[in-house]
Amino acid sequence: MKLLDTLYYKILLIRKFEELLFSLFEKGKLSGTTHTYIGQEATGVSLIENLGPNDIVISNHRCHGHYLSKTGDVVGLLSEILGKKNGVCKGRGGSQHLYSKGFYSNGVQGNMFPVSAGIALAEKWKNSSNLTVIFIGDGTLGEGIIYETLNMISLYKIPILIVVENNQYAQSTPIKDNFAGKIIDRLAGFSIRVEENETTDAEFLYHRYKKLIKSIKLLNEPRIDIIHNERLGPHSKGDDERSSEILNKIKEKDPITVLKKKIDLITQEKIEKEISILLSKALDKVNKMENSFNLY
Ligand SMILES: Cc1ncc(C[n+]2csc(CCOP(=O)(O)OP(=O)(O)O)c2C)c(N)n1
Ligand SMILES: [Mg+2]
Repeated sequence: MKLLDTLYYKILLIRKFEELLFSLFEKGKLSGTTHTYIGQEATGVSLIENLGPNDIVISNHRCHGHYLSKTGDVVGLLSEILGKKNGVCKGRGGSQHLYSKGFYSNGVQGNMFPVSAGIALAEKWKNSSNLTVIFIGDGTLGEGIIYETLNMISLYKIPILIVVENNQYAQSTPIKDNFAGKIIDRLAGFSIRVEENETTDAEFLYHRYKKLIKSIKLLNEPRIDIIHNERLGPHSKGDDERSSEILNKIKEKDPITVLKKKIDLITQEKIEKEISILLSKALDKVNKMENSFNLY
């Protein structure tokens, strides 16, 4: 597949997967909660598309997009979220607590940050060329453990790529009400090279990450990358106080809209059909699986 087609396929797969989750909630077939990556998909997809199979991805509560980009494991994730015994974590991790080879996520904000530094340090001590990437949100910069860990990452020159996905909100609190100063200024205080971009253009991000990853692997040093974007969906399910005017503005930057302008219509339709078939087959398969817990 051509690069643009691959990026479109992967972004659309995440989007349709998460839209399916919302429809399952509406039908009462899914309980608990979920945090979708809707509107932010370009970052994870374009970065992870540059990684090798042994590179390590560490995520947070908003992890489905990162997981699908790393593993492509639709059935494993869907069955996990639906609490099935065949889920990637036997239906006990749910939407937020996932483990698969080279992938870790946890719903406790900031909790995986020191763990990721430890994982990256272990890779350094093993002289491996595997890169560790951690994704955190802007709101998580309110956790003190982030700064203790950044201090160690810098002092020990731990090769890790820290991606801060600033979607401008910590749950329902806008960044202007919870964050003093600028993210880049705060993070620059640790003598770790930091860059920032405001974009949802997966093609641009793909080429940027190619260079950045090459440079980290060559220099064996940490880097921080801040991506300013916005989520199109609610924080979890339905908890969105933003006006339709604001949401319409964000829709203009939807990574799918951005990519559609670069791909011919026939290819778009082919990919859309492929994904629709893949997801409906996955759901059929998962529906036949045994539940991990019998709650009722
Ligand atoms: C230690 C901890 N406190 C509170 C929560 C509840 N919580 C879940 S997500 C979230 C906001 C996270 O904001 P951010 O880091 O910006 O990530 P985003 O949800 O915007 O992707 C909060 C407060 C939590 N999961 N863990
Ligand atoms: Mg946020």
